[in-house]
Amino acid sequence: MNILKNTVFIILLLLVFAACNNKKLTEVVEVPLPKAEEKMTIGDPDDIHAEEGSFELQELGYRYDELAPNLDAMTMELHYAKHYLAYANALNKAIDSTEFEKLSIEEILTKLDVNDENLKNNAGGYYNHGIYWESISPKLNLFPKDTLEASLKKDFGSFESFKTQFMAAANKHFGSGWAWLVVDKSGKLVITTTENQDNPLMSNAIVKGTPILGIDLWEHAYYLNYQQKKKNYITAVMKAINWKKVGEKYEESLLKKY
Ligand code: MN3
Repeated sequence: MNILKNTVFIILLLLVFAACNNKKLTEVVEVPLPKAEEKMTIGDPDDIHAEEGSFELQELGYRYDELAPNLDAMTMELHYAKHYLAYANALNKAIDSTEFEKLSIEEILTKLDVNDENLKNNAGGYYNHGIYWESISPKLNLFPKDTLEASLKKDFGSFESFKTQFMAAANKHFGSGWAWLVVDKSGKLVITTTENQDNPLMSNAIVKGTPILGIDLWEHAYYLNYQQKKKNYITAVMKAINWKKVGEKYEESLLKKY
């Protein structure tokens, strides 16, 4: 048996040797392989557009790979180009030829019937992600300044104390949803979380107000990179908060009421 095995092995070796010396076969084998960077191509957020309707996608303002290592490129691309796009398209479809067609997204959210699950989920999904894209940034604006800094200190004791409380609320939230920093009717800053795609503008919100910071707690926001380690995602995303933008939204919120 061993002799037979060895003979088969030697014949195979000879065949391989012969094949390698055959020019034609060598040509077939030499198929140009894509370079590493071609295999890893990521898209351009500016190429993604909603189908015809009232709402276009909010511009991301940075590339998918710019938030790494806090948020990886593939997660960002899937999140913006698939999940967010789907909400925008479904919202446009849901309000087509209805009383909501000409309203702003904030007006839709405050006026909609929360029992209308399709409109609630898609209007919420569209608006919430818009807040999220603005809440994070590759530019490091690590600390709140001016009015927001003073108000965080007033309402939470300190910026560090706010962060601890915000992260605890986000970690504690069970299942899909959002963590928010909200300006309530009296101008006070409040931390809250909402289920699914609900938000603090909706009539069913326990804490009502204007969101100035929103963090996506759905698994699709972190699962590729962090798997079940939601706490690690929350810690990482807090390092990417665009406090300059949150500060601007705070000042705007003091001027307008939805
Ligand atoms: Mn999401």
